[in-house]
Amino acid sequence: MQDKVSFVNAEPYAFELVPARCALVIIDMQRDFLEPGGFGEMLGNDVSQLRRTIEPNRRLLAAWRAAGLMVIHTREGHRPDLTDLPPSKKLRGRGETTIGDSGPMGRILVRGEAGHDIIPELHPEQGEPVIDKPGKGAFYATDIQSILQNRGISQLVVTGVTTEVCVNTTVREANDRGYDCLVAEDCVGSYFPEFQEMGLKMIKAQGGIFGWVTSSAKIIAAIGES
Ligand code: C5J
Repeated sequence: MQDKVSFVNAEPYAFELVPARCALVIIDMQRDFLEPGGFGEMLGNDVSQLRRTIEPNRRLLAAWRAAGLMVIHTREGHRPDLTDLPPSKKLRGRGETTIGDSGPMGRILVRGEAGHDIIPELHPEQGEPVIDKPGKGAFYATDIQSILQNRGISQLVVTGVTTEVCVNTTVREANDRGYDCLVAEDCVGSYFPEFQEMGLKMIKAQGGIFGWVTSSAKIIAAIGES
């Protein structure tokens, strides 16, 4: 029997969503990036720019789970001994407090620390893979590709933070590996409004050079139909 297809109104043109072949990938919705008092805010960023994505992500995740579709969560972070932290990443920005140092919610971007965890609103459920990634993209030095292949996934709905960094890097990595990526614009966020706008434009430009962009409401409507 053929898998069902739902057409999602998207830019630059309709996305042919095949729910049985599509995973929802939620990028780095971690406490240190999103919560007041976390590392992101400590660096002077306006976390409200990211927090506006929580509710749309919560609704999309609930619909995705209710439809019994595959969900994958990612977290950016490093081993406690920092052996997987490139010296260049440690030094970049010349900050006083950098990755691995003590921050407001434990050691910054270190696995197992409170700030590294996913926010409670979007916490993974039993059976949902969590990809711990040392880089910006979800495919670098992780097993996400085997997980997707083993489940017959060929499309990704991508959400999370930040739009121009880990979301864009993951979409580009996935695109090069042959995945069709649909980004939910209200479910991705940047600390910088201009990067939010350009980060989305770059994905859908030139006929969808990296993928498609739509809203979470349209994705929810499409999975409801199928
Ligand atoms: C992510 C970052 N998740 N901005 N990380 O985008 O450093």
